[in-house]
Amino acid sequence: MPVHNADIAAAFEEIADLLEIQGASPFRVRAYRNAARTVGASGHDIRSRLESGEALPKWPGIGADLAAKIHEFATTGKSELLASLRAQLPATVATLLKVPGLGPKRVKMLHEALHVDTLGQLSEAARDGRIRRLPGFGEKSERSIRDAAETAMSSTGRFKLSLAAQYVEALVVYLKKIPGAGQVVVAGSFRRMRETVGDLDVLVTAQDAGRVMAALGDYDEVAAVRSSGPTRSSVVLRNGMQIDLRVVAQDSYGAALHYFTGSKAHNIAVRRLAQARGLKVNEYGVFRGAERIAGATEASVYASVGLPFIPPELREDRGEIEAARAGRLPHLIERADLRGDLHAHTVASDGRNSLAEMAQAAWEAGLEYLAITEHSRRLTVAKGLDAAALGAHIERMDRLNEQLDGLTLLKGIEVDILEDGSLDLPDEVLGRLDLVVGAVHSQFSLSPERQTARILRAMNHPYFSILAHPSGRLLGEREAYEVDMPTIIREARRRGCFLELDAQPERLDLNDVYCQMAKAEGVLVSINSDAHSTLDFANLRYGVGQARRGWLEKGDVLNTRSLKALRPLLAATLG
Ligand code: DGT
Ligand code: CA
Ligand code: CA
Repeated sequence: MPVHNADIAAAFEEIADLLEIQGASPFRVRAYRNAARTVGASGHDIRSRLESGEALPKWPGIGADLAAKIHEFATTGKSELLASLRAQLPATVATLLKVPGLGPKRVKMLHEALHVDTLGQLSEAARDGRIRRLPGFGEKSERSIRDAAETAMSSTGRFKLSLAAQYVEALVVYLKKIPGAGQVVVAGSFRRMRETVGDLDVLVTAQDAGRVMAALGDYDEVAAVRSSGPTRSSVVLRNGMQIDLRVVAQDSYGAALHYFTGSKAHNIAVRRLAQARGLKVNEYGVFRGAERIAGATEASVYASVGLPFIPPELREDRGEIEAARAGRLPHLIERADLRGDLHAHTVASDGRNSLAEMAQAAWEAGLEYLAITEHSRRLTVAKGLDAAALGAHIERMDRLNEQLDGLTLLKGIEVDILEDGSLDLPDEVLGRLDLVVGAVHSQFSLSPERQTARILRAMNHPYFSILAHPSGRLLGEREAYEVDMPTIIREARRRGCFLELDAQPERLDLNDVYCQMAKAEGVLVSINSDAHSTLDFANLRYGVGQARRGWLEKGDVLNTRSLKALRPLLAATLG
């Protein structure tokens, strides 16, 4: 049974989780997590590579033992280690680790003392007051565990866009090979680049719909067929993701693509325009009475209601129809507009690659400058730098810059914003940097007033340049901290600093709404990879997707500037 990179990554994540619950060495756990990330982010399809007789790529941190396990899983779809770990613990136990506040030790205790193996059992145990009686837990932690368990339960069922993308790639390749299949495109929220997707809406053009649907049923990832009609079917993949397939004739392609791209609210708004012109729009075309007047392309659908083409990322009925009518649609930013990246880590803190490797990878990603922003001392889990270590790092970067051609390293820091809003490193060393990126990494549960005051105080610091991942959320794991974002955006403008849109697929904050707000206030947004390895520059495309959903144009984004134009902008905040 063919195996995709995402399957290997998921298996290795599970191994790491189960090892962690069993109390295995942190090094061993980390090795499996790193392998999962590396495989998941790899551009090469490992199975087909091995099948064609090539060796695995040489990845940092993956030794012979891990490589053998990757090989085993890629070629057999199984892992002996995973099977034996699974036999020792219920599979759902691993999901408890995703609950904030629950580490492996606590999960083990909940499992053994209270027989809690699922999120549902966890929230029940908390509601019954059974958790507070365990050693090391109290009433307060019981309440926050209950909240977290319930948040986690309500967010399951949606998949991160980046995870969906891994499955989409393989599926599209498969469907395109079906004889008679023409266009194959994934519509729905996936095409609109929403940060999470509920299911995948796949559109295929073909004369023979039955053949396409039968082929989907035969796809090796499919676990079950939920429903099946003459031109549509619904299947569930082994990972739980649902695929809705529609097969349409070529001359309905544009109408179907428009319909299934949505959003529903956007479709309704377009249909209303059509009605006003005496037209009817559905997934087969645009009709005046019985006559079809448009529908082969999406552009023809829009033209029939007097609109220009509207990019999918804007189709949320949040003003795009009015803007299109007035000829004022934004010219959305594209990945190629990014000239630099202002947030990245190396092995000096918690990254996985050296300065030189990160510089090379950034250059290969088409960038002209890269800011290295390690963590600061407070964040000990991420090996944060103190003033002396940062000083040494600055010198290393100066030396490397002398040798680099085509890429400039900017010297920065991702400095912790402490609870009182002061910065975690002294001014002397901050003053030697090209930019200061500040972030909240602790005390997420301050009241909104105190959290906002804390951030505003940090932004007041004369060296402060960019507020990193301004909401602190981790999709499916941690809610945003409560903060008055409109005020922060307004004050950023006044203080001459910038807000980050963090392109990591589980962050992607600023979200689309706050991007629009930043744009309206005239605050430039920095789309940063927050890379912790050379592979992470690939995530920039998700940051750009979110920015497009937030209506951002090239001019609204800080790191579309040339280095020459950027320097005075950074200097202004330092002034
Ligand atoms: P998701 O899957 O929850 O992330 O979000 P979508 O937007 O992909 O929603 P989904 O999969 O339920 O439906 C795909 C598209 O099909 C949706 O964006 C618009 C269209 N659609 C679905 N149901 C309706 C409907 O009742 N009316 C109209 N006008 N369009 C619909
Ligand atoms: Ca969908
Ligand atoms: Ca759907």
